[in-house]
Amino acid sequence: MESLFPQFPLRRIHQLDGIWEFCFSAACTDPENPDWNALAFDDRMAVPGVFDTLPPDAGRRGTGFYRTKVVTSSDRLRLKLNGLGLWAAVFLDRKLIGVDDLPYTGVSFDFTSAAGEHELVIAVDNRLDFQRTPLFSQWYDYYGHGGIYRSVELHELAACSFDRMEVRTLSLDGRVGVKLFLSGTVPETLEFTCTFDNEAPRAITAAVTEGALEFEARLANPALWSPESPQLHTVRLEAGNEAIVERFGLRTIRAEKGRLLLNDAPLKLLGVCRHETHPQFGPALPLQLLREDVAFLRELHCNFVRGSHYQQDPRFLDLCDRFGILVWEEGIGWGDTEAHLTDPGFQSGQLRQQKWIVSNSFNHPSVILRGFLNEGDSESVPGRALYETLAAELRRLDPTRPITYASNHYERDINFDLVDVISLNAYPGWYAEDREAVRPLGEIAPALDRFIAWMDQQGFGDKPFIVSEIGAGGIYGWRDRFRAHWSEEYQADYLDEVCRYILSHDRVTGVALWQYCDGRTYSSAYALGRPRAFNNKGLVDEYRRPKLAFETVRRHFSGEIAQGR
Ligand code: ADA
Repeated sequence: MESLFPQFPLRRIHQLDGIWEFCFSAACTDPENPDWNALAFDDRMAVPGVFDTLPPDAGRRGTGFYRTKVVTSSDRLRLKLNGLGLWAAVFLDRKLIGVDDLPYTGVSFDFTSAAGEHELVIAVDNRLDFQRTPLFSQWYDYYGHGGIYRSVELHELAACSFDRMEVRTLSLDGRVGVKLFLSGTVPETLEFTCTFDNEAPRAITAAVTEGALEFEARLANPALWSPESPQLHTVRLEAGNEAIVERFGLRTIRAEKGRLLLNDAPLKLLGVCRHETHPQFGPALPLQLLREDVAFLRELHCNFVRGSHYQQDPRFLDLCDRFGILVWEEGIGWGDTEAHLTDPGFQSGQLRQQKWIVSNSFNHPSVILRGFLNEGDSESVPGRALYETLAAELRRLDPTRPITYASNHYERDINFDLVDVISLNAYPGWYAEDREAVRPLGEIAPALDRFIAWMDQQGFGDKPFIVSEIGAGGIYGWRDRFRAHWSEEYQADYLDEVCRYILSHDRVTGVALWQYCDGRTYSSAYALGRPRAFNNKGLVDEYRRPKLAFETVRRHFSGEIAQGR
């Protein structure tokens, strides 16, 4: 059976998904110190699930208190939250054990508590408060939902537990480097077995330094991972009553001479940006919908998806590994201003988030690029310090992948020197320069040409270039013989023009069209540029119903149009 990786086959794990007791409070001013007597818990809520898509709390902001019971048999515990929003305080037996201020990010909390029955409460707050949740602001162009977006697990830990592994491809002929991170009572040396795939276990003894051990090995039957042939390997480490199983792919990725090379061969990335969103589920997408999204990406002939603008569901990454879809993974950020970039709370949130993201996804072969700060103020001189710090930190945490960020600052951007891949979000012909032009599709090619010429003049010719967003709004079902803005026709014509450009220019390493599906956005006057209060640039609408543009893009990405079919 395939499920989330890593797995801990010998560990007692409480899967806490299901129906929890619930109560909502719009008035709670300090959710870290709730007035427990005022909480009735007479409602029920699904976990995972968000409270602000359901009547009667749809669209409301406040604190949702989720409560369940769990019976433990050991005292070293780890609570794994695979993603929630926007902010949460976690209580065991009414004692605060952790605060999660990193929306969408998988985090965990370690704590001790005597074996027995416990009350677990997660107080989730969805108010837009920069002090509490510096990583999500009112102006972000997607709805900040309140609730537990993804699975919750409680792990009972051994005295010395295997926490996670990093598996690196050292050579394409099957040599890998493995690093195991341990916690608890950690020995100086560890004897364990290591089993790759169905091979016989190998006995290994390794020294433990600063809570981790490392070794190298060669696979007996190496098979490369690629989008065309997404072959996966597993490795299992085991000692006494502890074991960890991780899945990985044998592949390399690097930026060189203006190209991205996967297993030494140049890539052309054809894909879309993807929000995890649905009108009924918000970001708490059921597995079937994740699978359906992958099915649509494959139907479109995408080999690439940009996980905009936060860490995607870990099960989605598992599916991308399995189906050979390359992923740009990025942390939360959206148009952050200089005031944010220089704010200590925002900076600390960004750094903490990066650490979790890298450790959660290190072994996914599908993840080939790491990004940060979508459309941050990359013209700001004081803001540059955070770009420097995040770039350096990403390289330190994960030297195996190229890094990038999506800029909308064109020739005014001052940070492109810091990254391996230059990425531009551009909407020529949509947010048009000439506001009087009727159907200004002619703006697309010159705008991209100008930027490419500038980039190469600046000496960035060796950096691959990705159009990380480009698109137009099309309202599902709105057909118009004028082929005007907001019609499905204009969107299809626009993306036809874009795809012709991307596919015929070698200097463009790839594209992530904006966007895969429509999604709910602002609940304020910001929505005046967003009919229905949705971002309508999806190739499918919010219920995944394909628009005209879907077929246009499918015909380009599949090569049908280039072959004259
Ligand atoms: C930006 C942003 C996207 C979306 C897009 C748009 O480029 O990164 O999240 O808001 O604009 O639709 O205008």
